Amino acid sequence: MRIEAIEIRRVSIPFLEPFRTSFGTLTHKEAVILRVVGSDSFGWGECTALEAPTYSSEYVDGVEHVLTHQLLPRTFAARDVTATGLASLLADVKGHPMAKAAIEMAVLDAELRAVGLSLATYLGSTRVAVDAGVSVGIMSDTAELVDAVAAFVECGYRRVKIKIEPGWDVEPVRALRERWPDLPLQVDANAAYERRDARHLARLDEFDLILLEQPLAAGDLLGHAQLARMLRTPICLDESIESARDAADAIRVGAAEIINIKAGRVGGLLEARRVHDVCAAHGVAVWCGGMQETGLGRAANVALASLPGFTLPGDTSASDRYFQCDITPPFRLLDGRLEVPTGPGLGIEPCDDALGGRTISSRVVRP
Ligand code: OSB
Ligand code: MG
Repeated sequence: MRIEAIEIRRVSIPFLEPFRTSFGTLTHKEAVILRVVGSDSFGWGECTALEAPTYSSEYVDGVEHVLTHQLLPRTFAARDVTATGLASLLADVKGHPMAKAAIEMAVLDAELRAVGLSLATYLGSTRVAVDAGVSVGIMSDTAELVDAVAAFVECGYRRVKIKIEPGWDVEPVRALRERWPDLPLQVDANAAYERRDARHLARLDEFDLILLEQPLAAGDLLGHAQLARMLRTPICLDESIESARDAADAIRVGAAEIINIKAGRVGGLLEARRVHDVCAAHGVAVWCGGMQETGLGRAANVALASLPGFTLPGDTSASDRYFQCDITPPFRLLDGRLEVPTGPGLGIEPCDDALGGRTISSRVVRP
């Protein structure tokens, strides 16, 4: 596909509730949205980078800069751009997986729209709906947490994940277990612990958690492998896994018993599928992570989560878990699941009014 123009748009959508994590409190979704216009098609991409470089090194201002000055010029310079060719086209730019993933998503959406194929079908989907989990932030006390979780259980979410950090781990988990002995429950630390906390983290073993996500620093594969040997609770990696090779290595050294897949974190949907394939080949369960995406990123996540290796519910919650009003028609929870879009490409598009109302800035870049 020859690319004629790319629109870079910055959107901001307030969250219904602030979301507290070990790396800060998020009050709104700030996203870079791309619209690629090709010779005979167009496509949408969403970048999953947060406003600040607190989850990973990327952040929206940096993403806009690297897109404008590095990635888009290289994309325009190519005569024929394909989603499968993008990674090598952009390989001279080190890092910036989320920025690259946003371009890939938009190009892939455009390619699939042009041929009338849904993203899910293209990726190898085996399901028409995916089990939805919900990720719950850190609260000021356990009573508040139990109330928040009760509301999500009531909605029908099929599993609950809570964010943990030192000082907010065993007690909140105990409170949830006392109230819901059989609730599928997992915890996410976003790298807030140190190796010396291993004994303390082992106290989570009594609660039959599905997994403990990313307790240690992203680069600490050895620490995770040691922890995995000390804990009964399976260790799941999020931040540590930036490629299919990372996944293979983590599995090989015993650092990951389960893997959270986020397309943005690994540089795109195509690498995400390779992570899925590596894990499937090793019998390692995967689930689809989330970055509180708008409906565009959510559509891509839900398509990815419909691949056969995604055997655990994802952080693929309904739109109303995040926003009063999304920029696309909302994803709704139906019996604890989200339906996989079936239309061409992402199968969803922004609503003009909602998108316009949430836009902070937009500009069109041409070759
Ligand atoms: O670690 O999974 C994470 C949100 C922002 C950054 C990192 C993470 C999260 C979540 C929310 O846990 C997942 C979601 O509901 O999209
Ligand atoms: Mg995580």
